Amino acid sequence: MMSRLSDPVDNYELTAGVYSPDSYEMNDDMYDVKYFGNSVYLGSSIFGTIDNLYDDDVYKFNIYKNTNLGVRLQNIPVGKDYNLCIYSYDEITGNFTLKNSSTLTGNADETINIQLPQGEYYAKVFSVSGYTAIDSYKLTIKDEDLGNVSVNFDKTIAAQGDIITATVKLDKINLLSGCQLNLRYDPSILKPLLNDLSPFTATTVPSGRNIFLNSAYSPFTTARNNLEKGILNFAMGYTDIGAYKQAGVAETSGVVAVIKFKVLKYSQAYVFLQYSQTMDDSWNGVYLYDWDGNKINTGFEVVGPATANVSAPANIPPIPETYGDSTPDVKVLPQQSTMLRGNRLKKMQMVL
Ligand SMILES: [Ca+2]
Ligand SMILES: [Ca+2]
Repeated sequence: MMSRLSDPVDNYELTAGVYSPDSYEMNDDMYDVKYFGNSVYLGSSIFGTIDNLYDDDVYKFNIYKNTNLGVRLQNIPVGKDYNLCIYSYDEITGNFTLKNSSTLTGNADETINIQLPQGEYYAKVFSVSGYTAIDSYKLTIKDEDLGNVSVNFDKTIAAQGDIITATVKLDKINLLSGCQLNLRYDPSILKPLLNDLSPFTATTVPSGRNIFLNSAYSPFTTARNNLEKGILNFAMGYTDIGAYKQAGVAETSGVVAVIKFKVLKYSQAYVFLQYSQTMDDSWNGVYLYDWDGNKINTGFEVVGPATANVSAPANIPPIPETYGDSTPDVKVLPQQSTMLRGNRLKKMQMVL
């Protein structure tokens, strides 16, 4: 029997406009976060709020080798002044040690770049002036030297009927020859459109790429979308990887898709790369291939989600729980490395 308080629909109606604390709370105390908190991942973008005078937000993260770490605090609300610190923990003394801080005045972005050895670290966001439970800050923690696959929007606020443009980029991927990406969105909130504003079909390949265009190596594109579920799954790259490799100049960075999304209703809006069952050994729904046709399993991270209208009511769920949860030590299934050599559409049949 359902109690009065456990009706999820009622609770959602009730809280949607009330702006409760961010989903990472309670995270005020560094020792609590150390012993009881979840870790965030390198490559994560975190959207949190400083929602009261005493709110500190502490995030624990691990780095596994000597890393050129970049931590950025952006979207600090107008009229507020938030700062950023990085700490390590000393097992011998039992104390946290300040490694670096960024303390610009006002709502200027705070940035920390620091070379750090393997270990467990803590990023702390706190306010020196003002707070708001309505407007979120964005905290990004990443390895500056790592290649990445990212999706970003051209704006952070969009009304119903507006167009938000999402750009999907590959950056610093060694010996790249192709990719397959599984892009997710909520189809009740966003609708993908081509440049001429015509709708996507199940086989529409996003336009706008500026790599994999050299006709000497027989570029291919293919897509298998599920518009009812909010999935754009597409692949592109070179078919003649032998000639591409022989020429000896790999493309390593570039835009692979520019997608216009019509905002169907004013709500939190996300577009992100995510695991799919047909890409079950992928790193967050990303396959990258090198010029030998082998899957690239290390040396890159998946950055996202692209986010707009963070102050608007959330649809349920705002971000799937699995985002960023997969393991980077993925297993290579031999049959999938043949994707670039032919029969691609069969490999891309999605199990939904
Ligand atoms: Ca908070
Ligand atoms: Ca907090």
